[in-house]
Amino acid sequence: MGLWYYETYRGRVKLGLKVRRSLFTKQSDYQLVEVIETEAYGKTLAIDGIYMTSERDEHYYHEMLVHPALTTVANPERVLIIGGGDGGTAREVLRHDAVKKVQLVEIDQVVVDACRAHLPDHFSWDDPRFELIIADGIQFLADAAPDSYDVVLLDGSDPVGPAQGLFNRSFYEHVKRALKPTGAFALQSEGPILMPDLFLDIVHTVRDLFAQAHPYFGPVPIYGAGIWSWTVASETLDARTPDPDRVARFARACKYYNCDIHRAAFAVPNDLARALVEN
Ligand code: SPD
Repeated sequence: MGLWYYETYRGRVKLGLKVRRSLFTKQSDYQLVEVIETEAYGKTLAIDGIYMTSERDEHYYHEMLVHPALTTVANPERVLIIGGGDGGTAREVLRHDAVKKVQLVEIDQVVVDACRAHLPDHFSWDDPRFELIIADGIQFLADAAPDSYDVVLLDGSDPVGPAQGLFNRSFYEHVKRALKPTGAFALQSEGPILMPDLFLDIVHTVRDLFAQAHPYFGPVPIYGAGIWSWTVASETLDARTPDPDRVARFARACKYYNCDIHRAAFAVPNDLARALVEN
């Protein structure tokens, strides 16, 4: 049978990946950080036993977290990423020529070190527009000056462990204060089929605060949840209707994202639409 690695969802579902070898294991001050080489997805980062990103499927997640927001904001010059210590989100942000400054606030230096060493294709870490800040993202945003970012991206884990505080109203209030009214906030909002309670809670809380907040959907095979979701919010912008010319020019560099994918991703299945109204 060989060696397998399993992520277990709430004691109910397991997703197993056949392991070629273990490349990195360290218990940091915050969490257990592991990089394993898997048969199906290549090198894979897991934190506290939860799959985060893999060489072979990371583009689904990172392109979809980043590009709907970045193609919606007119001039996304200043971007803040909370979490995302593997660098994949920063890589996608830096594809946008308008971006002048990206700050990535990651709580755990061990995550960055592990990914720099073992997932070098996720990010090259040396773009002059990029700044890595090892700090608590919650405190960083609480201290941020009002109206200082065009885009804020939350690239956290599931709401367990140190990521728990990234999924509540007070954190989103800090995001809203730090964001320009002409800006956009995008976050991963969990798998609506496997974790409907988390999905609904995230979307409702963000909707309570922002004039526009729209979930959108796509595949992230390594999360084993059927479909994954992200949510994009803004005081002034509706991300569901992209400018096709702008997206077409940009999306040539992407593996998954394009204008049709952008539009289609905002289609809400009937049961989720009902649940969003009822719950
Ligand atoms: N179920 C795991 C969700 C993790 C989302 N963030 C992953 C980080 C990739 N940059």
